[in-house]
Amino acid sequence: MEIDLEKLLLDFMKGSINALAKIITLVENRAKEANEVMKTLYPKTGHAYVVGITGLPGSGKSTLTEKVVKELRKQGLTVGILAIDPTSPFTRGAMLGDRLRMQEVSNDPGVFIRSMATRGALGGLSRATADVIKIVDAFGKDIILIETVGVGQDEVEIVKTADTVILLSVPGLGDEIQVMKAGVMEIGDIFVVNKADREGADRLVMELQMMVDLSCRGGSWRPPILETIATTGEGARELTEKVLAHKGHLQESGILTKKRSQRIREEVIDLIELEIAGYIHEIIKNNPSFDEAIEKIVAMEKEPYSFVREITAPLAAYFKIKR
Ligand SMILES: Nc1nc2c(ncn2[C@@H]2O[C@H](COP(=O)(O)OP(=O)(O)OP(=O)(O)O)[C@@H](O)[C@H]2O)c(=O)[nH]1
Ligand SMILES: [Mg+2]
Repeated sequence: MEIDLEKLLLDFMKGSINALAKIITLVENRAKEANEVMKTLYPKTGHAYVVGITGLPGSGKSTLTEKVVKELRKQGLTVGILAIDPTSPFTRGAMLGDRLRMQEVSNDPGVFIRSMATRGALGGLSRATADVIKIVDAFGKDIILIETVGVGQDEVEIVKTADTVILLSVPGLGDEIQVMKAGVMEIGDIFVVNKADREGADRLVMELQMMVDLSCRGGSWRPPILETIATTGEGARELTEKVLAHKGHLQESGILTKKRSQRIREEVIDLIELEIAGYIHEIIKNNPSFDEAIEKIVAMEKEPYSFVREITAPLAAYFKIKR
């Protein structure tokens, strides 16, 4: 089906949720219009503040997100929620589940909820997420909350790009802190002990406190540790205040500007890689000499390393790269 891109973008600019959802799908699927869409929307980005919330499956991320969103809405801020679902291969299924858990905010026109399935994301999940963040930003949302499970490398990469990272843990799992990979603990700007109605919350807070003390980050922001009960909403206001305090801190210290230029730099490098990767696929597609070479490599008549150097030699020569 032919898409009326001009109309779609116009509807998007007018604030149509339907157009927003359609545009996200286009970009997620790397449709041929994706590049044009991103190009058009880019000048409208840069306003939203991105908050990542991560923790083990079932730690209460969605429940807490909803409560934080309600607090943000009280302050008149509009919100986009991106739930990265690691288990469901069906985005739609994931979306239904998250909508159920976020019922109270899902009918609020100031809140946009979208789930993304991790499996099968074309061009990689972090690429897709970065694009979706930009689209929701261009749509005009003030705060974008990304919910990810803090286990897979992909999820960690995604949450790292957030301006503020909230790390959720829960008492009663034994070695809670150890369960999360060391690399994950280091990226937390705010630590939350959720399910504080359960036994062991205070001890977990103490353990986290010790960990933060030991990690001697040397930065000007000392990660606070908060207790919450997401089901009742207890502690959600304090958490929201801390998020906004961290935002203020990053803005005043100039760190936000630095972080963002670093992120843009990494993204541009990513985009160049993606572009070049695309050319390579074009070049090898339907290329009989390439197929021949593969056959020889399979038959052990040739090794792949010299072949790769050979086939990329014109590129290296063009860019005057010595090797
Ligand atoms: N007792 C108690 N239960 C909670 C609390 N917060 C969340 N829960 C419950 O924990 C379960 C999981 O909550 P979710 O919000 O779906 O957790 P999640 O981290 O989003 O889960 P996934 O997205 O599946 O990784 C639900 O049954 C919640 O009702 C809390 O503070 N105390
Ligand atoms: Mg969830």
